[in-house]
Formats: sequence, C-alpha cells, structure tokens
Amino acid sequence: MEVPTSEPVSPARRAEEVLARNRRGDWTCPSSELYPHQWLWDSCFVAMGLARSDPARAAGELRSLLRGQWSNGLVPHMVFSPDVPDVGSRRIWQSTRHPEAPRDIHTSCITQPPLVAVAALRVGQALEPADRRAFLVEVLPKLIAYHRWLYRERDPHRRGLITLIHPWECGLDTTPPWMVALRRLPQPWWMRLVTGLRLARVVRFVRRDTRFVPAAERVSEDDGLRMLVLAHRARRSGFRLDRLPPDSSVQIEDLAFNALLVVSNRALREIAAELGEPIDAELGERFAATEQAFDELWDDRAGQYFSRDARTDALLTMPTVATFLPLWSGVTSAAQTERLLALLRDTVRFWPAYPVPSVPLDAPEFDPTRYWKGPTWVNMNWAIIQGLRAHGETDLAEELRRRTLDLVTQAGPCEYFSPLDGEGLGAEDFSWTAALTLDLLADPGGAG
Ligand code: 2M8
Repeated sequence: MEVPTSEPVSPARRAEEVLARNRRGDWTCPSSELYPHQWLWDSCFVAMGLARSDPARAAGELRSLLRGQWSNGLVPHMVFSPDVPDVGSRRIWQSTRHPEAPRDIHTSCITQPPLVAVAALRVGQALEPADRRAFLVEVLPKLIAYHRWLYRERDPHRRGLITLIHPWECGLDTTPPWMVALRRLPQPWWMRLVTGLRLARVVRFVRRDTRFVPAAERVSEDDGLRMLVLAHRARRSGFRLDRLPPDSSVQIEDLAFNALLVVSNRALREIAAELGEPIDAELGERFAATEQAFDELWDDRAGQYFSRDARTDALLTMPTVATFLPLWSGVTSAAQTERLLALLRDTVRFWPAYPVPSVPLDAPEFDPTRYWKGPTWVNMNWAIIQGLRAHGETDLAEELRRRTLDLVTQAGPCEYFSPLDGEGLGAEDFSWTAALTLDLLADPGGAG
C-alpha cells in the first residue's frame, strides 16, 4: 500500500509520469490534448530520454516513427494517430494520394529536423549488444534512404544546404525569419479581406490549440492563416521543391535544420562504420559539402549565423537561438566559437534569468510568452549543452544544465517557459521536456 506523503514529486518522477501518460502503445505523443499524433523530432527527443531507463521502449519509439517513412525515403514530420478524428489536419496533406506514401496510415508530406540518426545511435548505445546490432541493422537502410531523399529532393543544385518549404519543417515554427518571409508572399484575396477587416480573430473559434492554451501563448491568427495558405499552395505542387512556383512559395536554407543535419550525418557515419557498411563516397561528399556551406550562413558583422533565402541568397538577419546550434555541428572556427560564446553569455540578449530565449530580449519581435518568439525551450537548451560540451565549455554547459533543470522543477515539464520569470507555458505535460529532463538528470558530467 502506498503511504501518503507530503514530499513534492521529484522532476524525474514527474517526467516518467508524463511519458507514461502520453504513451500510445509503441509511440509517444507530445501532449495528450494539444498534440495527439506522432511528430518526428519529438519522437527523437523522447527516444533519447527513454534510452536512459527503457532502451527497448526507446527503440520501439523510433521503429514506429519509421513506419511512416515513404518509399522515396521521406520521413514525414507527422504520423497521424488512427484513433484521433483530426480530419482538419489530415485534409491538408491527403498523403494517401501520393503513390510513395504508406497505404495503411496517414502522414504529413513534409519533414522536420532530421534527428533520427542521432537518436538511433544513442538508443543503440543503450541496448544490449545483440539487440543493438539487430536494431541498427534494421534502421540503417531507412536512415540512409532518408538522408539520400534530403539531398536529392531538397538540395537539387548541390549547394550543400537543405532547403525547407514550410516553417513546420524547421520545428521553430513561428520563428521571426520564417514569419517575415511568409509576410512577403502575395496572399489570396480572401486572406487580404480577412486581414484588412481584422476578421482573423474569428479563426480563434475554430482553432484546436486555443481550446487548450491561451491565445497569447500561441501563434497569432495572421501567422497561423499564412502557414495554412502556404501548406495548401504546397499541396498543389505535390509538396515538391522542384515544382513550387517561385513567386508564391518560401524556400529557405534553414540554419537549425542544417546544423542538426550535420550532427545526424555524423551519427549515420558512426552507425554505418560500426556495422561495417561505410557510407558511399557520393553521399559522403554531400555530407562534407553541408559542413563547408556553413561559412555562407555566417554574418561576420553581426557575429552570428542566419538562415538564407534559397532563391535570393540573402541572409535572413533576424537573430534567434538557432545561431548556437552550429556549435554542436562542429563547423565553427575558433574565432566564431568565441563570438558565439560571448553572445550566449550576454545578459541583455541571450542570458536572462532563465536562458536561452528563442529570440533575444532586445529584438523587436521578442515576446516572452508567445510560441517560438521568445520563450525558452528545453530541446534548444539541451542541444546547446551538447555544443558547449563538444567545445570543452563544461562550466557553462553545467550552468545551463542546472538552470534548465531548475526551470522544469519549479514550473513542471511544460512545453516552453518565460525566459524572464520562468513561468511554464503552452502544453503542461510535454513529452520532449520530460524526456530531456531525464537525460539531463542522468548525465551531470556530459559523459553520455
Ligand atoms: C509545433 O508544431 C506543430 C506543427 O508541426 C503545431 O504547431 O501544431 C512545433 O513546436 C514543433 O517543433 C513540434 O514538433 C510540434 C509538436 O510538439 O509542435
């Protein structure tokens, strides 16, 4: 019999409860109410956290994510739960119309930060040797097919960087550079009418997210509508970069996505080498080209990395947390590393009481409570901690790890947090926050 206790629930216990509650058989949804389906990078973070205590479930999480893979290699950003009648979202994609998409399950038709190989490597390291080999043998061809798809379909001109066609692909959905690019697009007449007459607020009544979270913490109605319009337009082109009309599409070489791709390429090489099936020279050349292309995203005057418009070659010079991710990719020179570290420690920009804000405090777009426009996210902090450790910045990494865990202990495993006062925002029981909390708790010295 359980003895009643007044002890506060430990962050580890709370995190485990969230991952149990959000479990849907083999996979885990990000949040039971707000996000009832499976998302690509969410599942990768969940698998990395679960690898600490339940590697078999972690392996199952990645296997089930890969059941959504298309025959052309695409790993879609969403795999829809058959049990949730979310007709609105499925209608945007209509994936089963594509001959390459799975027949028995609905998915989206775009991708998300490609962390699957990173997660597979970590999960493999946690499995017993025999299970590890079987798991890696099973996933390696799927991972290679995915990375080949990325280079074939999204870097057709061999620029070295992957081009994204929708902000949902970058994961930092409403991040300022993408929203500014979206605002420049010609809008359909009805959208101009809705914006002109300020009717967008009406949309709030039919939105799903604001049923669960205050509207002030979510994407604005205008940005939300523009994202939907873009998705519908992309559908007309079969979600294919080579068929998108240049004037009414957004094509961005996204900083966060490409930085995480470099880390994933490295993980893929490691898995392949372990199995004695090295990556072929052609794919290896593509990997090297991505690393080299990072210098084209560096703005020396600003001392930061930015995303780039793939059509005009212009850098999208709105500062965001993504600038720190190349530290993990290992592509920064000593001078670039120094400047990024100074920027990270800057208390008026990126180091408030609860770092690291998704948009710096001094940027005009900064909003401490609105989704990807300023709040602190545990997955970004976790990735920055990996980068700091890779550069031997163990004290700063430890400081950020401690502050991140303080935030989760005080506010609970929320989706995001105010960088100013640590208030918990968005979904309350959010899977990647819970999973990465477990990883950070299990890994004080960065040995993992
Ligand atoms: C958010 O994105 C989805 C669309 O993909 C949404 O707003 O409905 C983002 O934070 C994204 O990075 C995340 O993967 C997803 C589920 O947590 O939610």
